Amino acid sequence: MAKITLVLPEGLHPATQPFMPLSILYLGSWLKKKGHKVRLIDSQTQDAESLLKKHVHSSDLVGFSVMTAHVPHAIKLSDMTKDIDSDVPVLWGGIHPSILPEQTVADKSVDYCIVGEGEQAIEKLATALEKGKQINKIGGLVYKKKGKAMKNPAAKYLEMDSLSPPDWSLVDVQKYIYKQRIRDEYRKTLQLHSGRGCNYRCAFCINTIIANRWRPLGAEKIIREAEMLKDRFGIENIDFSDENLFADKKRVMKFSEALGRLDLKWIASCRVDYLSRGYYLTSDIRQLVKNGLGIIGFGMESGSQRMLDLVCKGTKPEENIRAVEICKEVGLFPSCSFIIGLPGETREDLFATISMINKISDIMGAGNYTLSGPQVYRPYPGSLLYNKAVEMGLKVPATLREWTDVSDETGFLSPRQIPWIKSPELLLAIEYYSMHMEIPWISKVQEKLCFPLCKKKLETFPCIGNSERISMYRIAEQF
Ligand code: B12
Ligand code: SF4
Repeated sequence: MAKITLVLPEGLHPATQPFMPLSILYLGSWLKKKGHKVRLIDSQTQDAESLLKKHVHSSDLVGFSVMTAHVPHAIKLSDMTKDIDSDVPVLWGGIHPSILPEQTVADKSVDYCIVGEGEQAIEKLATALEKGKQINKIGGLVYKKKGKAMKNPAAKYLEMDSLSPPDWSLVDVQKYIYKQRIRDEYRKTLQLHSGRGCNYRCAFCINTIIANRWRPLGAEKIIREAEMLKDRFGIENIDFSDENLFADKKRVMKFSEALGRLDLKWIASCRVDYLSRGYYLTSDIRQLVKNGLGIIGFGMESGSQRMLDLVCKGTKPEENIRAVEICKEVGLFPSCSFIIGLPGETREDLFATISMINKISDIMGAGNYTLSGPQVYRPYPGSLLYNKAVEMGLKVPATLREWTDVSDETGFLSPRQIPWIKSPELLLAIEYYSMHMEIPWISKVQEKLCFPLCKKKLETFPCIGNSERISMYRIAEQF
């Protein structure tokens, strides 16, 4: 039995609402079930540095869960671990090391990293280290040998039904429950997964890079978990964080019926073409709304066909609009996300996105939809689009530590560092503004507080007016 400490570092901007640390929770639950002793440290809700200091000596392995936004803090915590006890192995997993495993493991404070799904690999590594066994057969493991990075072939992805449900005793669940507005009521909400991966292959997406195929959890297991969350923690709304929940209509219709019976609301993301091409009929969506679907997320990406083709989305701008019209018809609240600043994006493409947002606002009316983004495209190594970005002159960090130099106020790689972006200030203004629009209390006092702040920070601001539509026009008109 190994003693394993798993840490979620701080992101770039402190979360306004802590999110359930699903990565370390799922890993911890798997390890605990296999008989290991696990401690989770979440920087969103705990003082990670002092807790880590306290527990390094008693850990056989310290693992960090790292998105690119976490890299600066993850390096700080890894250095700290090594300073306290250089014999304690440091392991990185998550999106960033999965994209750049060799570069990550070349760092002095990282001994191992795991590419992709972590459950099987971390368990095998912990056992091998404890028993002094070989590690060269552990699928997805990257390690150092004589100063060189060695990469084992990837392991097979787990089928979801072989995964045990999260062990909620590993976290203080109350800290992660938040109130989500669904129409006129605020409901106690928690995040959960109904599956992993996605079979589409959009050119910017992490699922394409790591070939993360879609794997659903059976309807019965979802229902059982939802019921437990309601009974044990009083949860009234489930925020499904998976990326392709709607892929199998039969499964969705089945579990939603049970959620409806339990009076549970739920939120999930969907491809627009599932609605616009009639995989889900309007009557199906109406039924889902009746059975608790309160908010539907759409990765709309762009209002320009040229850009949708570039990212291999396989959809049309009019399908974005059709999906919103269906939402209007059935009384569903859409949350639409957009990417701007793609390689080769022209002013016309950008304005096509802005006018699409305006159209959505016209259809739904202020307060009946939200926007996620528009966010500026950040190229991740390994994707088709990344290769194009490098051809277009993108310079990316050559070492793990250099990633800490490419963070800015809205994420990593500022639009100012992206060579094809001709008006970085415009894109930053749009991104910065929409980021703050998402925070409910800020949107309430936007005219008093947010707009002057935007003005100070970016020397441009979406002045008067309290709907996104007017404000978007105003930002754009200034350039
Ligand atoms: C839900 C989600 C969020 C949620 C909540 C995240 C959470 N609960 O932790 C919220 C909304 C908060 C969020 C925020 C952001 N997100 Co986000 N998010 C996701 C999403 C859709 C699913 C993540 C998830 O919950 N997965 C389920 C768990 C079980 O899987 P996992 O995290 O991948 O973990 C597994 C493996 O990675 C591995 N693993 C993970 N950690 C570790 C650690 C060790 C030691 C080991 C061995 C293995 C291991 O094993 C795990 C279990 O198999 C992903 C897309 C995706 N496919 O990953 C994007 C994604 C991770 N997000 C992304 C981004 C960019 C962001 C933001 C920066 C967006 C922004 N501009 O604000 C912020 C950053 C937040 C911050 N802290 O700074 C990018 C990350 C790209 C990158 N290079 O880092 C992704 C990949 C989406 C994309 N663009 O393709 N996100
Ligand atoms: S549909 Fe969504 S999750 Fe699937 S590959 Fe495209 S962007 Fe990624």
